[in-house]
Amino acid sequence: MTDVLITGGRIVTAVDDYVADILVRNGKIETIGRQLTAPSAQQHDASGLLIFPGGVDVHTHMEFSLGPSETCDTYETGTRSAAFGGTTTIIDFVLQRQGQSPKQALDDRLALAEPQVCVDYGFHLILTDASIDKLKELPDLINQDGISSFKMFMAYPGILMMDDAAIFRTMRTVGTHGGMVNLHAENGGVIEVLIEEALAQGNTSPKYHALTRPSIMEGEATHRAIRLAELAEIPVYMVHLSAKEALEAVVEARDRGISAFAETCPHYLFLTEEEYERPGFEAAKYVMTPPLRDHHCQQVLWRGLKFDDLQVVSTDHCPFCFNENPYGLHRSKQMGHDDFSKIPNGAPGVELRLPLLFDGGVRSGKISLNRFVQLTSTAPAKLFGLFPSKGTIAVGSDADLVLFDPEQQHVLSAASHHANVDYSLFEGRLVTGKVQKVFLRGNLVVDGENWLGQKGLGRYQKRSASGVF
Ligand code: DUC
Ligand code: ZN
Ligand code: ZN
Repeated sequence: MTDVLITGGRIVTAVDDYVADILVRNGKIETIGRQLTAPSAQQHDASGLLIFPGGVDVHTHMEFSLGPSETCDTYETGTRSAAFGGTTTIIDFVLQRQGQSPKQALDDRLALAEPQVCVDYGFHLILTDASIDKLKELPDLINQDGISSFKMFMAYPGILMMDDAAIFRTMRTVGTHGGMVNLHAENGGVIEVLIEEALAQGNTSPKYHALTRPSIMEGEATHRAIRLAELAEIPVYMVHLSAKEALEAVVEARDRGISAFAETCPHYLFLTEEEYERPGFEAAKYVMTPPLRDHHCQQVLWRGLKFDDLQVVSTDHCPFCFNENPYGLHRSKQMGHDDFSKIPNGAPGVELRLPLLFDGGVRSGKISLNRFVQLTSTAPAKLFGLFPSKGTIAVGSDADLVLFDPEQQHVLSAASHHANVDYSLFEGRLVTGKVQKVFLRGNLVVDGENWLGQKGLGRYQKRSASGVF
């Protein structure tokens, strides 16, 4: 493998900020220093550019079935899109169906993903069946297969939802073996009643998705999830946190010294419930779960990011097309044209996390540049057992590097993104700061608009303990 020498860039990690050269050998960072020379190496001048550790997005759904619907990015298209956005590692999901062996579910997903992935990857395992024989498999999954985080749903009764007893039983098992649990926290039973009521009154349009998933029911479930984890003595990670009531529950627990962690997503930071007032069926593009919240929640989330009440920004990339063609009704928002409860829940964004957060977070003065790296790379790598191979720029780490132009402006659009989806939540938004080059373990995979990577280049990451931070 060719050596790589990157000269004169401004290296930014979660704690450092300095100008230096980076020599990469065998896919790892060999030397960081001044005026390095390596005549036989591939040379890259990074003067005027920022160099970040490759982004780590711990919440994506490629080729994911959610009830009758399926996301429209394959592992190939979704991870290529991730790379163009400066993300070099994703943690995607394996779904264990009722009655299915978790290990079998993992093996099936690995077989599907491995030939396709363009960036490094790991999996969280979604459990829907916590019967004793299934839970017996978890220690080996944690210790041998590198699956150290398990997601459970407190919503979607009859499809994904686990009751408190099943959640608690799973927590007990995972906790004794160095794992963490990730919770989708919404009170699924109550939400079902609200949906029934709305439909009975003839309220079928997309905005009722938001009106039937109130933020206090996210707060209630978040509080319950943390209390269960506290009793089970296991670290807990709240996925896609959107509501101030949910953040209050996390803060209250963290203040008491409980290992409670949480992520939020760019759509909650940059969009509000006003999107649901769009005419016709347009609002369906913004049907994700939890739904977009109000301006006050948004301010509270930004404050949480700044003061470490929230530790991670992930995308929850869960793309469904707006139109039925060309990928079919089951991959399209049109499934719920006449009934909001049938609109597939999810939105795209794996490519936009770094540009959005840099522009709207760093440039606007809401978070520092170091904090930006912490939120998008270092903290997720540490929390999910990928550090120090991933998440930093240091001698011995994987040479996953993003060369970023902090001054280049570009307009976000479905016409220019690389995901397999026909709309963007941020269509027409002008942002400053653009990914220029991306290296995955020393391989130049993105060079401007050119894709130089290849499917199958991504490597499965067996992760060490999660929730140790
Ligand atoms: N939760 C997720 O994490 N992703 C998609 C839909 C959902 O409800
Ligand atoms: Zn969820
Ligand atoms: Zn998700």
